[in-house]
Amino acid sequence: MQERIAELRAAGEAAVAAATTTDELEELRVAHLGRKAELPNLLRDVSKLEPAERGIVGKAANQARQALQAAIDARVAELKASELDAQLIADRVDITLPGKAEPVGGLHLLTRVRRDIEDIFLGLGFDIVEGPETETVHYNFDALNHAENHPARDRADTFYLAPSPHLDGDVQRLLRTHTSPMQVRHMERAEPPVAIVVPGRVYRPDSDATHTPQFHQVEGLWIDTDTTLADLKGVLLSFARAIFGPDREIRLRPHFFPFTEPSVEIDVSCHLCGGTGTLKDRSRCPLCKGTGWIEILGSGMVDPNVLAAVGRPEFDPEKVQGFAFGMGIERIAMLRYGLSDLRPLYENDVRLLEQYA
Ligand code: 2U9
Repeated sequence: MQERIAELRAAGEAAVAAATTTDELEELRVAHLGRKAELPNLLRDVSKLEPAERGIVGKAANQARQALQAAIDARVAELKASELDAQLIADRVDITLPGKAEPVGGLHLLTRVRRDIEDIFLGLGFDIVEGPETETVHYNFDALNHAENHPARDRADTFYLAPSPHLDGDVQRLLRTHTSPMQVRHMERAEPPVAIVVPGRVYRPDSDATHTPQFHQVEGLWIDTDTTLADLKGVLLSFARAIFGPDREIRLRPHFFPFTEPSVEIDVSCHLCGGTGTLKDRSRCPLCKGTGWIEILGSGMVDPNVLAAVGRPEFDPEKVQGFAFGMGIERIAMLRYGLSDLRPLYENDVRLLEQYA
């Protein structure tokens, strides 16, 4: 009898050691310790044995049962831990992966065009700087070589602000009419060479299909000892091709701006008709109105008076020179997306934005 008990115990322990899952162990528990199993039945029948044997056999069978139960419990605990580890590894989520959700919303057309313009000039080596939207007459006009009687200074052409004694006494402030003041502020603190673009909101009391009282500009300034009109042309040709297509050409037309001399307006060859002025069906190109050219921005060599007004030897117009340019972001967006009216850009109708997503 004792031999059989030892056999059952050994077989049970071997099976438990070989088990690889908790389900398997449960089956083993039923098979070796369950109601129909041999060992518990042996224990039940101990009373039928000779009194002399009862104690010995009972003790051995009980020990075998307890040992087997303990072996199962230990193995279950062991397997549960490794099964949990395996489950955790299988369920692992890489939280650095992008979400699966459809993107919601998008960037406004003007934001997209501004960022595209910024990226192009960053690629050409320019830095981006931004400045205040309220300015003084000094930075907005005087330092930029605007004559005392320049029409932009008129009360009807600029939003002047009520003087604020808390801010700066009786200094006349205004909503900047261009981002140019920031180029002056930058030259007051930087060392040449300077190559910057200045994006931002500007304000002029105009209102029609192609003008809103608030609009956006990007202006640029490159000052060094030897920057010439040829650099101006190369930079702006690269810009025109990057924003309107690699086949574009540009042309320079003489113009006048207070802060540049000589000044030029830059036209780009029309991207709708390829510069021919005529569409495939021989009709007149509606974008360039049959001329083959579209005006995109103004520019010129920075007037020596503007450099002198900075008042620093580092920007002495005898030592440094360079070019500046300015463009309206709305105008670039209208040309690029074929818009005939820019006011919808400010009406927040998502249908307009979704059209160009
Ligand atoms: C400094 C020196 C020179 C900036 C310039 C233009 C020409 C220009 C217009 C384009 C359309 C304004 O938005 S718009 O109406 N701008 O034509 N802007 S040169 O010249 C500067 C600026 C700062 C110190």
